[in-house]
Amino acid sequence: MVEITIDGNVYEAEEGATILEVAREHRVDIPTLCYLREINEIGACRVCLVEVEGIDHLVAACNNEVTDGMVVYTDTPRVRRARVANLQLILSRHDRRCPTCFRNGTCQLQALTDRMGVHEVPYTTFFETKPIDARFPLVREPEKCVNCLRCVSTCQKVQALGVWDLVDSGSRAHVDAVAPDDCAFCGQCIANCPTGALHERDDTERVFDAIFDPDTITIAQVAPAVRSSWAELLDLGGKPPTPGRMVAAIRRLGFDYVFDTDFAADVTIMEEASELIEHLKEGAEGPMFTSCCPGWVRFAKTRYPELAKKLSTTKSPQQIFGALAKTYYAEILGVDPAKIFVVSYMPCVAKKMEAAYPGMDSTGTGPDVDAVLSVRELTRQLRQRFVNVDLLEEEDFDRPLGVATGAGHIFGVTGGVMEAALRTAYNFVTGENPDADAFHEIRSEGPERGWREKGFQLPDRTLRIAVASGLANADALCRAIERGEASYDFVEVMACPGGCVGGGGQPIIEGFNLSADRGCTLRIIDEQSELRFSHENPAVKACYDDFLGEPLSERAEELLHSDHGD
Ligand code: HC1
Ligand code: SF4
Repeated sequence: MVEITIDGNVYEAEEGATILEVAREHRVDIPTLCYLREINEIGACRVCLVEVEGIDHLVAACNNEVTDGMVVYTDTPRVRRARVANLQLILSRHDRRCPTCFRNGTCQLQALTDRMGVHEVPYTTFFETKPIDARFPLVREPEKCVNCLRCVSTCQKVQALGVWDLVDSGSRAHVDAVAPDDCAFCGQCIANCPTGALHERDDTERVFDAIFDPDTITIAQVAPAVRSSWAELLDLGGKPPTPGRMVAAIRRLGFDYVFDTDFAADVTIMEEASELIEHLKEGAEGPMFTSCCPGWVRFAKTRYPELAKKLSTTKSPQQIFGALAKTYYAEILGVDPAKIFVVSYMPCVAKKMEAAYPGMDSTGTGPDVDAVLSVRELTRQLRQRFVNVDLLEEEDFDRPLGVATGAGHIFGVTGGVMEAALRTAYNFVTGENPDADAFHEIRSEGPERGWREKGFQLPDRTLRIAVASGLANADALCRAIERGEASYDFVEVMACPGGCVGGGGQPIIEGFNLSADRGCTLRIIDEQSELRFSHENPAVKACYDDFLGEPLSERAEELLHSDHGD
């Protein structure tokens, strides 16, 4: 331990801690912009400058460690002048059209400018405006970039990708995509961008057009993780942000039907558990990998093409929902599928790419999923339509595609797909249900290798499973499998840290990582669910009885399986 004095107060601190960490621990606020704990501690923006006795120049608090006897001042006229000047320099190269920016209200640069009382920029303002290229799910507006390198570090360290880097030098230095083909579209760079320089393609208007078209039947599906985060940036006036209020809110947008992706997650489990049992029976070499995360699927295909051959062929719940909405449900309604417009609300950016995969058109009338909106886009839609969310009472999903089990709900949290699949696989093998929490050990941390691994006893064998989230962890896991250092029967990978609850399309609240809290919400919803096994979902059973036949039937293969975009 060392002793440090900050603004006249003496604190004990761990050796190796930074000035910023110690200050924040004791509620001494030091502003930051480029700082991302343990990911980007590079002192690039210079707004966290502090004065240290005995050192002539000001030092960045984020990447300077405390030493014994250090005396720090965080709020002197010199510190304030320097911070303001540095912020003004950043603003001079920034497109400051805040009112029309996607991050208006959640931008860290905007908040900091306000907080630091900066109302003018005395330097010559210079930025180049480029037209927005909206062909891709991920959009970059370079004139909003502040060269903080948070996207660069996140992409490299958390996702092991390296799509972004700093190019050119001196005053021309700027962030650019140096390996765009490697992009998994996970959106983690967006989630960690402090400004509007990175955002998802906005598809809200296209959805409103469909909603207001009297000849179009609009169907919303809502992903598991959305119910854990949908109201984070909304004021519900103290009411709990329950799934029921979420349904009511989405219904107010004007959809004809509000259904649940979790119904389709239960269908995914019927297929994937059956596939796993086949895989084990055949004694196939290597594990079967889950395939519901398009970020992971793209990563596997580009980085580990041999392992990608072992991806489950079961489509993701989003795509299964789309396929069933335009076939099974169109049949129930007795309408032409071309009249149906399916909108997904997802915590994800990569899902926009997945919906556009070739082959995701079960009826020949257009994509099974017509538009995919992030939780941020949902928030914007509710605001744009002036929905008074504080007045909403709870409402139920429509039926039958709104009936889901706890197993479907936990898809959104790391380990959830695995747990849901094992609950049903156990039943398919033994004819009996296990305790719904029999596989809870998947939730606990495993060996310090970046992924969790466990063995579960089935009647005739031990099933070796592994679970990873975050692509750097997935990368380590894949390398270990390829080198023969690890061996499993079934592996779940989600591209985003913590699973979809930490998805790149979730609300951005600077300084908070809410994925653990959101994960707990989904676990609680599962525990409180009447039904916790996908194979007991009455709506799923009816869908098989009336339409699909058995899992892996010819019709199921045709509608519910795919090579994921090849
Ligand atoms: Fe996900 Fe999935 S859990 S991939 O994270 O399998 O997006 O929430 O919808 O499709 O169900 C995302 C979440 C989501 C699919 C399901
Ligand atoms: Fe999308 Fe979920 Fe995969 Fe993240 S983990 S890329 S949110 S599907």
